[in-house]
Amino acid sequence: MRRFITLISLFILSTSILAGEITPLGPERSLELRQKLIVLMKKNKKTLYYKEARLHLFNEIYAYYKEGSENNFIRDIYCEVEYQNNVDIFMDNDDLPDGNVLNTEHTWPKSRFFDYGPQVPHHQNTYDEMVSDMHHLYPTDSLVNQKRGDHFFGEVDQENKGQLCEASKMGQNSKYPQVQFFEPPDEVKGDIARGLFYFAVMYELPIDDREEEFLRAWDKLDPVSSFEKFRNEMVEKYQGNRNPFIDYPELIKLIPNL
Ligand SMILES: [Ca+2]
Repeated sequence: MRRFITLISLFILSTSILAGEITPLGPERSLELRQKLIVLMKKNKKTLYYKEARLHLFNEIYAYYKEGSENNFIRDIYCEVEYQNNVDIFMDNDDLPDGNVLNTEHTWPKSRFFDYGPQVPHHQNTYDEMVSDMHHLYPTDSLVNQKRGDHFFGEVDQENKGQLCEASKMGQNSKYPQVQFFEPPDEVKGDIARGLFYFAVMYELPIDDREEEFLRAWDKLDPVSSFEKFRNEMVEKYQGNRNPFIDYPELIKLIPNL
C-alpha cells in the first residue's frame, strides 16, 4: 500500500499540486494515470465467488452489535431500515438474509457491465470479476433495489411520489427532464460515487456525463468516512485490492472525464 500511495503522490506532485491546486490532467496524462491505477488495482485482485463476496459483505462488513442484544443488526443503505438478525431476518456466517427482504445491490448495474467505450478491448474483463467485485456491492431493500434497476444516480427535484421508501427518491431533475434518476440518502452519496469511480477505471467503462456530474458533486458533499475506510480494508482483506478513490480522494480531480 505504501508503494501505491508513493506512486500516486509522485504522479500528482509531478503535475499540478505544485501550482497550489489540483487541476485536471490533459487527455494523454489522464490515460496514463488510469493505466497506472489499473495495474495497481489488478495486482493482487482475486475474483471471489459471488456468494462468498455477499457473505463477507453482509456478515463481516455490515453486521453490527448493540449493547444488550444477543443478535446482530444490519441496515440497508437505500431505505436506512435496521433489521435484527433472528427476528426480522435470518442470517448467520454460512447464510444470507432472505432475498425478498434484503439483497445485494450492484451500484454499477449488471446490464451495463459491457457498455465499453470505443477504444477499450472487450476481452479483458469478465462478468464473474465484475459481479462479485465488493467495491460496488451494498446491502439494500430488495424492492427498492429492483425499482432502481439501472436508472442513473442523480438529484431528484420532481419526485414520483409513492415510488420508494422515505429515504430514497426516484424522479426527474429539471436540468435533464427526460431522465429518470434515483437519489439515495445523503449519507451514502459519496460512498456510491467513489465506488463507481473505481469501477469505471478498473473495468474501463464510461460513466454517463449527466450521472457523472452528480457523482462528482456527491463525492464532495459526502467525504470519506471512517466506516468507508474500514470497508476498504475489509474488501482488501478478502479480494486483495483497494479503492484508490477512498485512499486518495483528490485523485478524481486529476481525471477530467470518466
Ligand atoms: Ca458516506
